[in-house]
Amino acid sequence: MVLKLYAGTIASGGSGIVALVLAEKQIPFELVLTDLATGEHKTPEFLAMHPFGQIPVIDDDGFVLYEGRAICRYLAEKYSDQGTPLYPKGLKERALVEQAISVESANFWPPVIQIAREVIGKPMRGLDKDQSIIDAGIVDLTAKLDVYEVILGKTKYLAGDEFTLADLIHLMAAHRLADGGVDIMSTYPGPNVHRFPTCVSSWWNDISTRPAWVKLRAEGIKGII
Ligand SMILES: N[C@@H](CCC(=O)N[C@@H](CS)C(=O)NCC(=O)O)C(=O)O
Repeated sequence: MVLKLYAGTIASGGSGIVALVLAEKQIPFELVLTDLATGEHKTPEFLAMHPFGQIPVIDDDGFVLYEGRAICRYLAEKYSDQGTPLYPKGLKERALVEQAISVESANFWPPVIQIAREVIGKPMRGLDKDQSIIDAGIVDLTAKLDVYEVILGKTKYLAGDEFTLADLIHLMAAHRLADGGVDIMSTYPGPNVHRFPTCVSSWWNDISTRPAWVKLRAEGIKGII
């Protein structure tokens, strides 16, 4: 049975990065759009798959898994021998990927989602943005990028010199900030995070222009990217 990806019609959650892992790994899948506006994600059937009633969820031939980062790890590991290598096999190399994924989750994601909720989520629901929340998020994210700048001064990617799942996961929502008028990811002046203004060979430019990602965004899977 083809793998099913449950994603939302009005919000992405981690569905975009799951779709990207599926693309990088050349895994066929069926997209099942879940209508968050009508509460389809809170029905008993959906809650049986995901007790918090959120997207994304996958159903891999009866094996149900939720939480975007966990799904990405599972797919990268299960399909380690096909498509783009994303998750190294060596213990130490893998530990470095896990370190960078934890850093993303604890340091990068909170300000990104704080800003995204204001500039994308609220307008989508017809609510007014709170500029003070946006400004605080930008200050926080900039401070985190200052540390990324140090990390990326030593290695080309976050977990070494190869692109891994740790880099890919950073595409979750951060690319939407510019859509909401907060262009911080592409204007941050550090030469490693972003070689402004030439934008050549920077980490952010590198990961956000991966062909599989550009294609997914261009195809504009509704609600996902
Ligand atoms: N930590 C979860 C977060 C999932 C999440 O927050 N999904 C949102 C979509 S942006 C959702 O389903 N929201 C509906 C709700 O929480 O009721 C993950 O990474 O998968």
